[in-house]
Amino acid sequence: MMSRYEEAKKMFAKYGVDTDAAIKTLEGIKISIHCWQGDDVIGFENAGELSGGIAATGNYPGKARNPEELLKDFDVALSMIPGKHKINIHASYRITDENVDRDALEPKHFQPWIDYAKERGLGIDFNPTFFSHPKAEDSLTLSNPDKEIRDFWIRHGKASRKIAAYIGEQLGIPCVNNIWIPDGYKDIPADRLGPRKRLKASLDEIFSVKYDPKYIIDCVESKVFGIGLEAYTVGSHEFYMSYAAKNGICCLLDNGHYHPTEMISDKIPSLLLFFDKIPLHVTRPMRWDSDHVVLLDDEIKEIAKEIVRNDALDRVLIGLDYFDASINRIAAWVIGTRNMQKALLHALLLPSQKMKELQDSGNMTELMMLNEEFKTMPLGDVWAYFCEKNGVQSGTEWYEKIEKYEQDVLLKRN
Ligand code: RNT
Ligand code: ZN
Repeated sequence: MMSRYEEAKKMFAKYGVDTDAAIKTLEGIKISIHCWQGDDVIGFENAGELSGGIAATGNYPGKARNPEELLKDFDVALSMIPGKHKINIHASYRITDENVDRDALEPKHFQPWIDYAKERGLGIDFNPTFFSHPKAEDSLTLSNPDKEIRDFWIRHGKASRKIAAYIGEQLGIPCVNNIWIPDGYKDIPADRLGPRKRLKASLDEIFSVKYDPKYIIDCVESKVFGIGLEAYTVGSHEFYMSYAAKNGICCLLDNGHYHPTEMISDKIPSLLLFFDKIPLHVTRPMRWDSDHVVLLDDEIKEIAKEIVRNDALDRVLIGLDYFDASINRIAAWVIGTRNMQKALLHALLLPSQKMKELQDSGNMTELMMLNEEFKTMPLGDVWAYFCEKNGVQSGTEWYEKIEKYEQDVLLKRN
């Protein structure tokens, strides 16, 4: 292993790239790993069905059915993911015996998550849950024309921010609180402005409570359309980007939420000029917001490049958001998270300064040549060394543990 790394190190050094420095930087990057891959976004409220224009398809055996199982599975995933990260949770994952509705949630209902994270040195990010609920059956929450329903969801939004701020304070790591709502219409609406006016007013109310930014990072997540809500989305990109810019909050970019040829790798450098922080939901859309597991594909690499070469590792907050129910869910966590890390390592191992100079001097031929050359540089050897150095298996060995866990634990759940 060492000799392969040493060899790779020399090859990168030839282009002025320091692999040791790249590894050190990668060790400091926290990925926010979403808890909802573990149970197909069901949560712990006995809600049963997922709603809100999103869908987890497949029925691979062994999904987590309760907090104990989910946390146990997450531990298995963590043992195969190098580094220290964050866990991203949803309000619907509250852990309590109380029959508490979403508008009455309190920090104490998330204490087990905080304890879990503290024990493991993890951070936590939070999301209010505006779907899979009787009051969201028509997918109208913060923009609902019915004031009573709107108020219910406003109370939920406020409760969530209070919880997030508490989590951030408890852990000493700021908690990203992300508002995503499904609101929209299946068919052509008669009024596009009204629902947006109501959403704006609801958000104003939710954000009227001030918290220390040391503890909470507020953001809003737009979307182009949801399943069954194809004609109109209240929280569109323009809506939220303007809202966020005007109100000093962040605009979260989910790369499954744009038109298929619209890439968030290109949006990151634009937003970096106007926003302090950019939270991400990294996913893999296939023809729609299908939330397939993140692979080491071109767009993930491009996203990582925009973060790394613009020195934005402390400003772009990388979170994952996919849910595939057709494969082993722990493997899904591990593969997707490791791919995000691999993409970052790939970006860290590029001679970015040299490449920028080539672009600025108009030498696009040499730039192309160099870019192509780097596609076959020994990234894998540096990755393997990074994994071993951080106490996790590289290659495919880790997968044997997943197979064993599937036999011993997951298959016994059904
Ligand atoms: C839905 C949004 C949202 C959810 C999660 C579960 O399209 O991407 O972020 O996926 O909150
Ligand atoms: Zn998302």
